[in-house]
Amino acid sequence: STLENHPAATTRPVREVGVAIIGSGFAGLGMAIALRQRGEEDFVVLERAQQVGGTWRDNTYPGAACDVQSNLYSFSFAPNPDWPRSYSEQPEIQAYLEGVADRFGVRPHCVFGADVTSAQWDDEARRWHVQTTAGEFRARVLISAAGALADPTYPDIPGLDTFTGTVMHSARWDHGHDLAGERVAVIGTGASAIQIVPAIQPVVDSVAVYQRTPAWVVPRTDHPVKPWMQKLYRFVPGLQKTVRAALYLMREFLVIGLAKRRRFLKPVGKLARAHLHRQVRDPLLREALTPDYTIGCKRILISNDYFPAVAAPNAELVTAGIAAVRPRSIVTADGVERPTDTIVLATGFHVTDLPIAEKICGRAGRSLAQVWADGMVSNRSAAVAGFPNLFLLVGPNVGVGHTSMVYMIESQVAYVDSALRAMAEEGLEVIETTPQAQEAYRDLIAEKSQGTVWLAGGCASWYLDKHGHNTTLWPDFTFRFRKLTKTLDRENYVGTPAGTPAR
Ligand code: N01
Repeated sequence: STLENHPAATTRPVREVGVAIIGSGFAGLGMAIALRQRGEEDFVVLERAQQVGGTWRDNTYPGAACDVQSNLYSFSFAPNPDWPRSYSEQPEIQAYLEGVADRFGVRPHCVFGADVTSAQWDDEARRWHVQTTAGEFRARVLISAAGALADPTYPDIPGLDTFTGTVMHSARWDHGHDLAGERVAVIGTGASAIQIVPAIQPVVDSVAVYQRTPAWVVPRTDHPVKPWMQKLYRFVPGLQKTVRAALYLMREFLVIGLAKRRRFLKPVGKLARAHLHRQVRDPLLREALTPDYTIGCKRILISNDYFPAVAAPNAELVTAGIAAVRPRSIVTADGVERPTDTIVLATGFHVTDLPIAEKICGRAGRSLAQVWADGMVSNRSAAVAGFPNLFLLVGPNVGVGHTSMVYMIESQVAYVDSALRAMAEEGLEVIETTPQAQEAYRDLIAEKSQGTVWLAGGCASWYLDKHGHNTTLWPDFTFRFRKLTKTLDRENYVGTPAGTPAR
């Protein structure tokens, strides 16, 4: 009996499910809720962690907050009158997601600790074999909602592995480690870094910010939401909807309109320059913080406390490239060595080379990563030829820098749900998009991207893949994406009814 109790001796049964969703961030939860709302209960949400929330669960670094107003950065069907600030901080967003998971009954469908190690399409059985660290699943439909900001990138700096102090990535913050009185290095100056630096600068002995590319930063118009306003939102639900619509329209027409017509970006650049001028008195530091590419080429950052923190007496902006890390210091290309106790890697995520793509194998055993070797392609950002019954949420070309990702996610959920309903209505066992539809979508994206600041702004960003193609952003107004993905474009899919032999 001791042998029977040995974990290796117990083979867990394979679980048969209609739909397997990978991930429980905004996308996975949104999909699960849509299924439940039309009475579909035959699904699981495979979550590698022990809690729902995705990137908002993982990014707990000091200062973590959203740079889209909460009235917009939330599900349209679950407004929250209690947001304490106009731009919420990570703990409130995480609490919101946990609340939504409970309220809409998603939690019983979640399998926690289920890290997907491989997902293989079986053409005979017409099922996905999904291997996870919590057992095997056989699913009719696989929906990857693994996200694009899920897997941190660790920079390839010589000697980093020899460092004897503490190293932590912004998305894997070690709260057990106290930075008080330490000499801290922050590598990177993206959205994460500019929130971390002002949060830690007052408590550390010194902070060195290693900047490879300066960021354009504009003022943040954040404020606490007054209790009377929360009350009003609660009793007049239409009011919050109106505020949401106003925020949506403002971001849509101002921001995306600008990115598509570069000449209109000048006033935004002026605003950012004036912000820097006001906050940094030292002309040399100001110069070092001034970007040399068009504003909007990389994500525009919003902050009122980043520049003052970098200009503080215990902070230093390091613009020389990092040459090597030694056991207790960092050496830059100019030969300067800075003693360091902790290195914070605010170096971003695998966005154009999604690790989940290596694990999902379609027809003939080819992985998504292999099919995407020359860049991510899809039909309507959701389906890939050669990958039957697979749908992607937050996959290629759905990213947005100017507005709420939740709007894009809700558009995608509606599209995938429409595909699932079409399968049920027509009695289809398999549905697969065509290579032609994929090519047409790629051309559409290329055409819409032409001349935009992301391609022509003179910067290198994770919006573009290694060939310089935009494979991550939706390059147009988001209401156009919603229109395009309102219902399944059935003509772009080949369906196989149940009971028919394999193609
Ligand atoms: O990551 P990033 P992030 N040596 O990839 C630098 C969302 N988000 O975590 O620009 C030296 O943007 C790199 O330099 P460079 C949001 O969508 C939202 O900050 O490549 N430096 C860059 O400065 C965002 O866009 C919020 O030259 C290296 C930085 O590291 C996305 O997450 C908050 C390096 C990486 O910036 C990712 O943001 C936080 C190296 N080897 C995040 N490698 C809000 O809503 C990389 N860098 C507020």
